Amino acid sequence: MQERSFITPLKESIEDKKKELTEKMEKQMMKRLQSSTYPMRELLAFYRCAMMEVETKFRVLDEQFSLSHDRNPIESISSRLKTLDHIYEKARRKGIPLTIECIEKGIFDIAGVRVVCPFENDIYMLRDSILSHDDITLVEERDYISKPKPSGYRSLHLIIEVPIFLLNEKRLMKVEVQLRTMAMDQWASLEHRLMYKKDIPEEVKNDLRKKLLECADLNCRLDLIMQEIKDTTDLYLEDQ
Ligand code: 0O2
Repeated sequence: MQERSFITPLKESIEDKKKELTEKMEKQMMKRLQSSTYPMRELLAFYRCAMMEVETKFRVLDEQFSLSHDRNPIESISSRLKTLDHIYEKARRKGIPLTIECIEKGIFDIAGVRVVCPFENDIYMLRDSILSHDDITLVEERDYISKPKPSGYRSLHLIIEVPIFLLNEKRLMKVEVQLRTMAMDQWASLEHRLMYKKDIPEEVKNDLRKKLLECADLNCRLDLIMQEIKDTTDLYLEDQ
């Protein structure tokens, strides 16, 4: 009994020291990465180029489809580059060492392109089309439309590898593509806003979470019915 009360505080102080040392080392590595900013800035510039390539591919598909089908399968396209703080935070969360090589190998969503479509079928048509490009490799696919997240979140996520052509080299970069309908997009923006508000009391948040789940179900039905209306209208248009 006496021994336990003596050892426990000792163990705790060793654990505390270990934590303190790890945090100190991480801070030093972050400082080193930030002070030698050129490699990191260069990497971010490569991701920016990759995002441009992917955005252009989707814009070309939209343009061509609108010519042949007289409507646009893309409502909007937006891109975002993860901030350095978010990159470091994710690396720490996933236990990825804070080096350029490990960050590039371990974090797939530094560059993100979001494509918003009017109808659910547009999402899968665009997915098939972009994956048929011979310079694109699919690294990972997460279909949160057929299998929504417990929060109610729905979107199709693709991690693709795209080449960028630099002065003297070709580099393969990973880009996360999120494809969603307008209803899914509105839901995700609202949920993101509410869930990141720190000053909302927990019981209010729980109530909002329930309401968001209801909205996610309604959206799912809305997307289905809108698709049905469009498909039936198309049948009649084809007959004319
Ligand atoms: P931001 O601001 O968009 O960058 P992983 O560690 O890779 O296994 P991760 O990164 O969470 O897990 O991958 P996942 O689940 O495919 O989600 C990646 C992105 O999808 C998130 O990026 C969000 O943009 C979006 N997302 C996923 N789940 C939800 C959700 O429940 N609600 C909302 N609103 N968006 C979601 P970031 O990095 O979180 O944010």
